[in-house]
Amino acid sequence: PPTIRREDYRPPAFLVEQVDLHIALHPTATRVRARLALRRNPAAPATPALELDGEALTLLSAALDGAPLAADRLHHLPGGGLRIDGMPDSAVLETEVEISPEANSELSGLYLSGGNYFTQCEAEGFRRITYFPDRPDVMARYTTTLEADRATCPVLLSNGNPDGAGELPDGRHWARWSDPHPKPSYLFAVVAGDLVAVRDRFTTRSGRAVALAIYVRRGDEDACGHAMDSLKRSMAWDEATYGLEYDLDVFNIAAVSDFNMGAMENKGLNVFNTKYILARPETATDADYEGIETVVAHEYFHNWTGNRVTCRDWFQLSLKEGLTVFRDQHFSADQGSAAVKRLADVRRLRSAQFPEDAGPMAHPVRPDSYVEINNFYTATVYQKGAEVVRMMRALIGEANFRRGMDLYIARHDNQAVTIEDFVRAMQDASGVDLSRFSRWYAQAGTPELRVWEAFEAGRYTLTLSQSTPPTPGQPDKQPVPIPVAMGLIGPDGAALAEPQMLLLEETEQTYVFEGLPAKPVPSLLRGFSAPVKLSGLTLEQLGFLAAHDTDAFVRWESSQQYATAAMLEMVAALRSQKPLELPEGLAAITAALLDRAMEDPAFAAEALALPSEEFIADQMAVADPEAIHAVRHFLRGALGRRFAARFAALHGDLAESGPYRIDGAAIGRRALRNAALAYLGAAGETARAEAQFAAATNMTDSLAALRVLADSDSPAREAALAAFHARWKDEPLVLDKWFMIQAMSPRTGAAAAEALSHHPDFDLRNPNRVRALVGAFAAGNPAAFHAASGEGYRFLADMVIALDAVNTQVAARMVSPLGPWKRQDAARGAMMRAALERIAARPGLSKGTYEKVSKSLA
Ligand code: B3K
Ligand code: ZN
Repeated sequence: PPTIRREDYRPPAFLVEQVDLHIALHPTATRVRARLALRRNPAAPATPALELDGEALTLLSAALDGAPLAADRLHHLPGGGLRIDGMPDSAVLETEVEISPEANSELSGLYLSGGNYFTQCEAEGFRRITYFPDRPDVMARYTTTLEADRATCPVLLSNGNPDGAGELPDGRHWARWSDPHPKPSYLFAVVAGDLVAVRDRFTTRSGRAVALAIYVRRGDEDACGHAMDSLKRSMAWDEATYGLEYDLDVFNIAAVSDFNMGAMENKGLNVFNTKYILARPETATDADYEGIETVVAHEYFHNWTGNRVTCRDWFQLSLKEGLTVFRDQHFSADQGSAAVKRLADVRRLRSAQFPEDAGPMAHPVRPDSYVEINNFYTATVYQKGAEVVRMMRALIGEANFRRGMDLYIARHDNQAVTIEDFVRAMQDASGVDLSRFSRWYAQAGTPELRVWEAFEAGRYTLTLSQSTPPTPGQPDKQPVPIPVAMGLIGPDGAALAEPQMLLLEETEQTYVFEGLPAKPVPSLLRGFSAPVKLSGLTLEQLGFLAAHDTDAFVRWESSQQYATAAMLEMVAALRSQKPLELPEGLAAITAALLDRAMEDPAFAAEALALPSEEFIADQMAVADPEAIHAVRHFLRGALGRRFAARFAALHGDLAESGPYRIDGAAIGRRALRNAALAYLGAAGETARAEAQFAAATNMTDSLAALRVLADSDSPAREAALAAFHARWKDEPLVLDKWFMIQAMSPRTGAAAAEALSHHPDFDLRNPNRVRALVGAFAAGNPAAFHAASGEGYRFLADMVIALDAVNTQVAARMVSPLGPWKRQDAARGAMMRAALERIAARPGLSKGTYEKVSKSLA
């Protein structure tokens, strides 16, 4: 399959001014009539031919300016597209195609889910609906007329504002939608079927009344409150923070249980995975509630960062995704504890993006090439992209950043632009030269930051150096500007200097602080001011910072780094057959955390969690999954036993009375209480978990207890899993949790995971179910996935092969855990390669899966 390169970008030969669609819905034979008003693009070299993308379409008719196109002017292209020769400078093209939503298991284009119609067009799904120049720099105005059977499809939705509806013969009806804002084809959407609406209203600050609706399946109406509330808060936040108002009369959301990702920001008609809409206390965890708030906000914020100002080409994906993740993180931080939200974001960045940046798929935030664009909706484009925007704000200051956003939108409204355009707006608004900063977009790999210090006669010298390891295609790296938010702390814990922002621009720089009464401990990267790996502090300094820093992030980070160092030492000890012991330094840090736990329960819960097995593996030249698992398991048990009385007290004291609430304080208390429960479980005390499981009235507590039981060898394990299944077998989102708990339990070996894939409730066609079993097992159960027998690898390869025939996007995503085979020992590495090679050898493999597999093998 061909590689697409950023440097090969050419403007489109033809622009589309107006699109009028007529879609007659039918499960196996939907008819799509498209009328495109085309105009030659003055900015492109003149070509006589018009090329249109198309995929899985059956062409029924084509006419240009009212006359049927002769066969010698109309050519079918190899990938499924069309070429029309002898094009005038402007013309109206009318086509009619037939498509089968029922046959669409790819979930890209128009498909059926539970008898209802949904679309997903980003990145390249619109070409599966009609022939079109399916690229984001072709922005057009759309009207969409939908026609369907009234009894089975009472609801007919598309983008924009409603623009008429009526009856048709034979029990059919129609509805027209018209979207006044020009948009790229990837934002097109249709939803139709037997859905019910939960309605609300929002009035923008300039007085526009917006009708809000969330469409769900009958019976789910009571589970939309949190999503609706999150939507209204997002709308108000974007007005208050960026002066950005909503721009249509309606804002519709539709929820679907078969969806390739979290949600989609289609103009005026967001389509959501049910996972990010539906929540009741009995069925959704606190993490689910937080996920809903974040994703609803994210998709809403895209209305300006993505939709009104969109991407010129898919290499610019982070222009909308990095910026919009930055905005949703900022929003969520404003809703509760900003410090705790930051820890969660950093944890996620480090568990998903750092490994990606160190593996075979490493790519810059703005990639230079791809085979399948869907493989580039990555943690690098999203999460690292957000970090880059965050650093830019730190460099130019908040006020300038806001001015830069205003300028960016004023300059580029209704345009398809590049990351350079965004950086230029920030530079012009702030007067700060950001040319070097742009390297963050161009270079892959996580920079490593090292610290050296010297102290003499009141003079403290801090030297920082940076280097970025080589990544595929980028052997040599240049230094990047790294903002280092810092402070100096005296031996008594008091600040010795004003907090400040150092900017490390060169490979190495030295900073001098004069007149200090004593040697300070440096508190560096406060708030995680840059996405880098920091090293060079001693264990003693880390312990000190964990106890004394005023910055919550550095306190958390220092305890994590301390635990990491301790765990790495223990892994080494275990490998040389030494007995394991609880490191007293770590016990002391834990004791101090427990002393202060009630001051900020949410923070304490985050800080009490040991670094993940994946994170520890990432710190080793050659990972040892068994040893890492054994060490972490030992440590959790040892800490649980050492502090059993305190964990038991916390668990008792934090018991909830009164109604379930989902504010930050209540979530924090449940998190700490369940962290205590987990430590008790690790110490072999499962009676509390059994009692909690039996009595729980909310899913957070129920699932936390089930997890403890599932990870234990308690006789109650099987009964609890069976009871959970029996109770929730008709709630797909809860059943996903049942699969996930087992997939991630160290007690589930590869054979048990494989057996779960034969469970009648497992469904290869449902992406949520696949992620809950296959994704969770491969990415979240390293000891079982990396079993020395190779069964884990074989299971994943079998699943990828089976999935590739059903849904290539989901299949390609599942390849990732097989990528870092170079980080495993020779025997495991060879088995991982063999699994990749077996996938690669499959005839007819999709280009997306092929790209992941071949890059992993390289
Ligand atoms: N923009 C979509 C992601 C589309 C993924 C296509 N494979 C959701 C989001 O980032 O908001
Ligand atoms: Zn997004």
